[in-house]
Amino acid sequence: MKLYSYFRSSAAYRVRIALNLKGIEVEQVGVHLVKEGGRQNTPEYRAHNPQGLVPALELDDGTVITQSLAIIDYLEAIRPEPRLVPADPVLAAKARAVALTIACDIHPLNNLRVLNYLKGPLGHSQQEADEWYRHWILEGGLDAVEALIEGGRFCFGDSPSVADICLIPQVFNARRFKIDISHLKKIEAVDRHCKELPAFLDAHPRRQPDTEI
Ligand SMILES: N[C@@H](CCC(=O)N[C@@H](CS)C(=O)NCC(=O)O)C(=O)O
Repeated sequence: MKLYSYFRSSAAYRVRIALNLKGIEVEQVGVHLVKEGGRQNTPEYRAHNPQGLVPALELDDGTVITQSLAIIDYLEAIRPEPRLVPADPVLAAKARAVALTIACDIHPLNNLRVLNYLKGPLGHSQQEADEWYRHWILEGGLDAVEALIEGGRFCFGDSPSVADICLIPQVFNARRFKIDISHLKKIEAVDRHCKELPAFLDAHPRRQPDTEI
């Protein structure tokens, strides 16, 4: 299988963590999101993912699966252990709710193409775009996640779930944009614990073949 990825993409980072937790090896294909106007926008890449977004997972028969959470569902179906969604139905719903809060409500507002649109056609300054980013990452975003998670070693229970898989890359983004999250004590504790696990460490942007940091 091939994973179309970009070292800094937090959506691709989610899939890399899930692959590592499941012990599934893939070939990574770097799609540079900035060079030459963004290679995600080339016809060659859009033939794989018409949305022009990473990640995309190409199976050995050429089938392409887009959307990080759909890819993670697929991985869960083909390799059920270790579970990425808790067995308990309530915990499963809670873990999915946190994953969706991040993937559907925080991340899309702060995606590269949104920031480029704010700064380009809409004429906002870098400072205004930074304030937009900070606002949406915290307000109803990580502030809400802090209240939603149980906390402890992981978001829910004793093993990492899809909630942690979405949370850690979002924390990476927050720190990258120098957003103070020190008041989010449960999130900081989960982040520390996840960082003890090779599956999370090896998925970090710094450790990717196309890294620039
Ligand atoms: N909902 C999608 C989001 C994918 C996405 O937005 N990826 C970003 C990188 S994190 C991207 O490719 N951005 C390119 C752009 O904005 O032009 C998923 O979860 O896979």
